[in-house]
Amino acid sequence: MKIRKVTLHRLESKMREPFETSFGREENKDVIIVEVETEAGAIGFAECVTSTEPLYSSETNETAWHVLRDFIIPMAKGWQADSLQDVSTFWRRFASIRGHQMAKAALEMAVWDAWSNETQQPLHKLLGGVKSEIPVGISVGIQPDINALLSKIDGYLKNGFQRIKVKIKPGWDVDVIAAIRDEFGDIPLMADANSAYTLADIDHLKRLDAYNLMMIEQPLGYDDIVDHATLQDKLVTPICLDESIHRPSDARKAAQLGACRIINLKLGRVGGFAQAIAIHDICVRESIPLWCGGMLETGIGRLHNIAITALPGFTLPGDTAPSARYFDEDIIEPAVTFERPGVLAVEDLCGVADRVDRKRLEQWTMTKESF
Ligand code: OSB
Ligand code: MG
Repeated sequence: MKIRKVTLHRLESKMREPFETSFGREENKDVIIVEVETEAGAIGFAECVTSTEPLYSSETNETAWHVLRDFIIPMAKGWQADSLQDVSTFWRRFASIRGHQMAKAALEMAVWDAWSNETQQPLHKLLGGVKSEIPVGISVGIQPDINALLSKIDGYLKNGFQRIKVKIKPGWDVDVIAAIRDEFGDIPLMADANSAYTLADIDHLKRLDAYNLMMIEQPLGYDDIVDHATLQDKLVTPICLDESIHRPSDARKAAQLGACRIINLKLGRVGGFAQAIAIHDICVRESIPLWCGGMLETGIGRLHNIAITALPGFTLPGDTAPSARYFDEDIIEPAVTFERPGVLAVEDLCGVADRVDRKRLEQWTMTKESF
């Protein structure tokens, strides 16, 4: 397989409701979609999970576009794949670039997707997937008040979601969790702090131990591993790392220090499929359960999240909700929907290109550049 053309599409996809975390609020989806066309005419797509502001990560849509256009895409020129092994080592081509995992992931995943399309082998099988269906949880943003949150959770439980994750921050934490337990009893529940606390909050965070949470996600610094180990030692609740894990060595170090007992894997945050598989293998070896996180993806990113979740180490429900979680109209057609409540099918898709709605892609595109 040889790459003939790479196109960057920047589009706006309307979200049905804003999403609020401890670090900010997302109103609409301003997103870069990478498209790879091969010499044989196969097409690969992937979604870049950067946002407009450097709040979850230091990358933004602008930095990703710049680094893809000026560095990553030029470095991919002349590359060719004769086997899956070549595809799984494609990332090495731009390994000399420090950071910019989300930009790297976007091209890397589009190349896997194109290989799947060109060789007509289902992507999840190429990745090492073994499952035909996956359990699904949901991430619930910070709400104007507790009643609004409880009524959202009630709706999600009725829809069948198998795990509820709520965003917390100082002033919206212990009382919120207590109210949820009061209302819904012992449902599978977890909290995500997006780095809103420090070690000075240990005593406060220990109060969460009373609520039998499945885990608390990323309570401390976004790039920290050491302090999380100190905290994990003092907490009964398992810590799950999200922001801190950018590469396989981060997972190894977190395991070594006991900084977490669970990892949330996001394809973009770790630089794509090959690194995700490497992290998966470390976690299986270290007995660290994995789940696939979300970045409010359109259907393109969503289908890739589902594909990676088919690997055996993903043993917990992920944030891989159906398209309707955020979009009335998705960029893919048909949209991702439950096979049955709380369960998604891992479809035998040979890349996502056949699912992309070309008309919507054109209509929603604000800028586009081909290389
Ligand atoms: O921390 O997991 C997170 C969304 C944007 C940025 C970071 C996070 C999230 C979510 C939502 O929790 C996951 C989703 O529904 O896609
Ligand atoms: Mg998180």
